[in-house]
Amino acid sequence: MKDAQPRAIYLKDYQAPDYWIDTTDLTFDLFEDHALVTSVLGVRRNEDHGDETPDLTLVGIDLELVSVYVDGSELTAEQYILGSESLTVPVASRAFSLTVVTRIRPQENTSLEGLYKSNGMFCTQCEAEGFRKITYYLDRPDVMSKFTTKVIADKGRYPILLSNGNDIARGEFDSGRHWITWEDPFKKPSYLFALVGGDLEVVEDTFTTMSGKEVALRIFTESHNIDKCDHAMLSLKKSMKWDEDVYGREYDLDIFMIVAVDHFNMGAMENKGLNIFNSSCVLASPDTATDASYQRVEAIVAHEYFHNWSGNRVTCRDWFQLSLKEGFTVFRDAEFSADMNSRGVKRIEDATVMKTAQFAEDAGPMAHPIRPQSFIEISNFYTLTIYEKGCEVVRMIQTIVGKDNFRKGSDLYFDRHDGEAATCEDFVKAMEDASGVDLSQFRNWYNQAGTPVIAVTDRFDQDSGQYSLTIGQSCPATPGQDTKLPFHIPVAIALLDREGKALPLNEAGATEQLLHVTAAEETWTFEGLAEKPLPSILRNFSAPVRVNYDYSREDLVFLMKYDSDGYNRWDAGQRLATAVIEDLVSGLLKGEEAEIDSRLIEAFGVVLADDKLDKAVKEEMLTLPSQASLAEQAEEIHPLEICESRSRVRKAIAAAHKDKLLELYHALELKGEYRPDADDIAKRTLRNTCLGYLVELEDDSLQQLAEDQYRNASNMTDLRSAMSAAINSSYQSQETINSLLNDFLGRYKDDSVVMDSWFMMQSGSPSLGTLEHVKALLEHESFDRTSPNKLRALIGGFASGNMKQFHSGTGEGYEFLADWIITLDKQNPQTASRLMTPLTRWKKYEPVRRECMRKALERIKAVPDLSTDIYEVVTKSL
Ligand code: 0A1
Ligand code: ZN
Repeated sequence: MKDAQPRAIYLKDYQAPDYWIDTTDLTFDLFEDHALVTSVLGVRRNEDHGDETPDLTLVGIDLELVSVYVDGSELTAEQYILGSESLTVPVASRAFSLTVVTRIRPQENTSLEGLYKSNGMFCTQCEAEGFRKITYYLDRPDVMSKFTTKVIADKGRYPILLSNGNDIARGEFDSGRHWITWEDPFKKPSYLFALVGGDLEVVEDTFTTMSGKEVALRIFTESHNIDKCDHAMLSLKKSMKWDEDVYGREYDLDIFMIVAVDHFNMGAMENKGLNIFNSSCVLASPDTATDASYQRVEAIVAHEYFHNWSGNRVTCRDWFQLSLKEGFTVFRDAEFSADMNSRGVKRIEDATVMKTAQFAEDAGPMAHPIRPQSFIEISNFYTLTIYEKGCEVVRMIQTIVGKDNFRKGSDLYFDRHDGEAATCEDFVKAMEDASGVDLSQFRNWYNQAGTPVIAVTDRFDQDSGQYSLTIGQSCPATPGQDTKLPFHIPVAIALLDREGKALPLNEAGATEQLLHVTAAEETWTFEGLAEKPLPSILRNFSAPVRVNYDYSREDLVFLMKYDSDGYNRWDAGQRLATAVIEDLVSGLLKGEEAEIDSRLIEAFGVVLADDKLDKAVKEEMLTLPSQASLAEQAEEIHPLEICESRSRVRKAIAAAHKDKLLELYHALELKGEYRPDADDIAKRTLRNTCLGYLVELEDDSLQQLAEDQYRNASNMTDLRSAMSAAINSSYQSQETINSLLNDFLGRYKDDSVVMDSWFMMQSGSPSLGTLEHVKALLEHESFDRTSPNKLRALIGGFASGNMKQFHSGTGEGYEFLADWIITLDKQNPQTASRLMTPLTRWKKYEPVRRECMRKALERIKAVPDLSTDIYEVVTKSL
């Protein structure tokens, strides 16, 4: 029995543990219907806690206890206390050895936490609290131990047996079983433990580190995927080199391994020396992966590799500090990706995620600071706030202290805390000590949730030539935080003259200035201007805030043309498009068909015709704000009106610029071998964006373009773009769509990762992806309801990616999602909880939908024995 009501735990209650575990020696005996786990722990009293030796309580979930020994003597059942999720043993000395033998059933573990099976392979996922499903332990990140792991299994079925560190011994038994012992010389918390056993193939390479040490690199997959590992391997080597060059961080073991598994709750996991990846984040080949997947693989391989320092060598003291490793590591991988690809586009992409999805999270019922003060279920806190906003907070520190100081701060942080479990405060302190910059007020970013708003007004005095900018800041209330202290917000600005040139702002002629906004309101004055300038505010998205400034539509068109800051140039276009689409939405709500502001259509024409504009940036500028972004910015969400209005604008752009779109489409065709480099990616993406516009038009020859591109495609990017264009077009014949879908199925039915996209394209299609169609796909032979990827593709793709169909009708979509959440909660609470996000935003919808969504949530809440995951989200949402 679990606790009747899950309870919250609080950061303020943190206490160091009573005992440390210096050594952890594990033996896994893996069988077809169970596994036996023998754990021998070298336990030592935490000397800071006094002389007594209180009982030792370990946590464990879903374990069958076999036996317990203290210093080699077996305890009788009367000598220990077995709780529903704990084991308490008496302690007689300050240091002792504790042996616990448990039986577990990996084959029946559908939660994908702890030890489980995926396609016949044993694998583990221990972050955050999965180790307790393997054995009784002090499963908390501040308990760091030296692990040795012996794995025993049938040699025929499981020739490959892996764990953290270096393999130090191996042998065979007569029974056909074999064993391998792994030793990890670095102390680590239990969440970084990993084990894999399976029949896997391997791709091998080496990397020579900056001090000349040769590291063996190995990527393991099932044999049919072995030809899709080259890109991940290349990405790994690039990451290792980059971390040496940019952060001075060298790899520390003799071997670095990556294993691809199909059933995985998240993207990937940074287990020491043995990263485990969701197959979708490691496999890539030209005919199975899109450009976007290639870039994702590169970024995630880098992210997990960078964790070796920011996460493993220096880990987190407790889970409230999660952003210490995640925010910093996302920042590191974002900079890596910017260096490997287009920096400008990476910034726009990251800002888009922040502004559409993270701002929405910050405005919703689950809003939390990047260092939460409490939680019920830590798995619910692997959020955009912890990761992406956490990254933006680290980026702001770099902006404020400067790049050189930031590197000094990072060195100091790693030096000071190597081998330790640290806190966010330790990180900020290191930055402060290395730079001499006071970050006291900046720390509010760690304590306060919500997206700050800066309100900017300006005045120009023609006589004195004085221009003043007044910036006020505020932050909306969030759950549990009604009022907020002012943040320290770095706001980068420039002032543009009438020709669009940025004016010099100081003696040295700098045209950009960083304003440190720290007060509730403050004014900056600039002297000697001949005319009123146009401010370019929050350049390069210098802080994760909303900007309110009363730009006229002409101002926005002007910034789209002239702003030298790529991010702001793009943002001006997004603002203009949002305003124009909002006009149409308001019109529809009044029963009118408002006219489309021609300034937007013309401005898009200018972008299209601008031959000097970087192609990747051009593509971003030609992309209208997504439905999700429009919803995020709406006062009250009217989903169908948003879909219709956005679609009308797309059609109008296509109609007005058909010739230019067609010309570009043909001009950008690439011949020759597929290369996923920045140049070619930009060409393909822009070309496919043109195609997306062209199929908006009722014109057979344009509809034919999509089909032709599909039939002639020589890589997955062009194939999938053509398929999406066809599926999403209102004028494509159903016959053609079916024929393409069948063709795709025929080619890829055996490739699980590619099939995810087949489901996702359909579930997200406004015309094809009706609830009925999605329900039919659930019965498809390629669908697998035990696979989080498939569930996300079909159910998540429908609920989060198909605004029109999910919100159509009278709440059937919500009921469908609720049914699935209730079912999945018994199987895999983490995946169930993630699928719930769209329902949690119910309060922002217009009244009818709001009520239907609320009812669906109430129904979930009434289910007995909810997991802590769902319980937390549903109670906070209501
Ligand atoms: N630390 C990983 C993310 C991760 C978190 C939890 C997991 O299982 C529930 C798996 C992975 C990362 O940041 O990549
Ligand atoms: Zn991470």
